[in-house]
Amino acid sequence: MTKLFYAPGSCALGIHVLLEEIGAPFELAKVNLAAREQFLPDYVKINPKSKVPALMRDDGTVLTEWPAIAAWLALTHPDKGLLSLEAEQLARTLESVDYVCASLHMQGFTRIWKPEAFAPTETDKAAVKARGQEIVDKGLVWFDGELAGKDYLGGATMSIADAALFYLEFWVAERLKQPLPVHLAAHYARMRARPAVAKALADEGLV
Ligand SMILES: N[C@@H](CCC(=O)N[C@@H](CS)C(=O)NCC(=O)O)C(=O)O
Repeated sequence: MTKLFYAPGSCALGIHVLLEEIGAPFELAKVNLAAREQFLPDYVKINPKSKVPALMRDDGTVLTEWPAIAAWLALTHPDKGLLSLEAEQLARTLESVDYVCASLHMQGFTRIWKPEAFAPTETDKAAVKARGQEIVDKGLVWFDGELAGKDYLGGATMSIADAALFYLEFWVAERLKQPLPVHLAAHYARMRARPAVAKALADEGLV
């Protein structure tokens, strides 16, 4: 059976949401990042990158990297409409996924949560964190504009881009305890109201 290696409230939450939306059977395997389980030999055998999410498929092969896992899930369940292959829609979806995963997560949140990874000395940490917050804030403004007048990033229906944006909104609202701009706040509430999202949050112990 498909198995998602995740840590509660991590970026893997977005993949968990997609699995719930798809509704096919899957198992959850928790990786305790605080206890550094991602570096234990048993997990390194599964994902040598020592990161979550990792998705073990039915044939035992493992897929890593949020955009790749999300695309594979969507494309193997085309009836769920989570990834349109129409050129403009596909390009816009990937534009949002990449901005969340590569820029706001990797460049923004990593600076906020792990400033030591970017700061040569202790005294640089505050400036690194501030730069991370700037990157996140700029992204939130962009996504807020994208969502004006729309329920989801692609329009009327949810795509993998909304699942990516959701984990980011979760971090801003629940981890940083910062207010979301108006359209993002509405999108976050709309996502949380989806049964699949509510189940993923509950199963990760986040409600
Ligand atoms: N590029 C990876 C990033 C995954 C990632 O950074 N995951 C974090 C959790 S949100 C993680 O596993 N951190 C553990 C660590 O860095 O030691 C992806 O897109 O899946």
